[in-house]
Amino acid sequence: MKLYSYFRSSAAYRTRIALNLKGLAYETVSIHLTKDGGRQHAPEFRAVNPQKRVPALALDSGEVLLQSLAIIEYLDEVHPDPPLLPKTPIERARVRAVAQIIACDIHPLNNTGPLNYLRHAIKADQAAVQDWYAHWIAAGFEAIEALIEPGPYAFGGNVTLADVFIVPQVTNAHRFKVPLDRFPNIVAVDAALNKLPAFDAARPERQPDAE
Ligand SMILES: N[C@@H](CCC(=O)N[C@@H](CS)C(=O)NCC(=O)O)C(=O)O
Repeated sequence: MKLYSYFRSSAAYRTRIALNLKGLAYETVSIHLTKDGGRQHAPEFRAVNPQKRVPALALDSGEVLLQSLAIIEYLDEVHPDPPLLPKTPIERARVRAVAQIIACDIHPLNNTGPLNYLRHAIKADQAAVQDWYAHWIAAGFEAIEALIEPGPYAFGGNVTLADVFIVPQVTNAHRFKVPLDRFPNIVAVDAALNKLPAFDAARPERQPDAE
């Protein structure tokens, strides 16, 4: 399999964690998101992913999968061991809710596109962009802090989809120096997960394209 990735992309980071948890080997194809105006816009990559974003996962069959949540759920269905979703429908809905707070409510507002729009179209200065970034992380993390039940991972002793999404989002928060003192559960879960080899190997600084 080939993972179209960028070391700093948190959506690619989620996918790397899931591939590692499943013990699946893959080749990294780095798509630099800022060089040359963003190499995701090159026609060769647009042919892979018409949305021009990472991650994209090219399967051995030649099929290309897009969107981290869809890719990770596909991997979980095809390689069910270890499972990333719990057994009961209620537990599964709780786990998916946390993953979706990150994937659907925090990350899209803090992604490169909206931040560049704030900077260039709305002429927001760096302080305003930073406030925006921290605001949406805090809003989502407030909910997640109340929803998770560390033990030591977000929902007990088994790693779930929620954990796969939490760690990259915490990394983004650190990168933008967003204070996390109000979120001790999230900080504890992140620390426990980063001790696992699958999470450690997926860190941005461990990637072949890290700068
Ligand atoms: N919802 C998508 C988000 C993918 C995404 O926006 N990736 C970012 C990097 S984290 C990207 O490729 N941005 C390039 C751009 O916006 O031009 C997912 O979960 O896969």
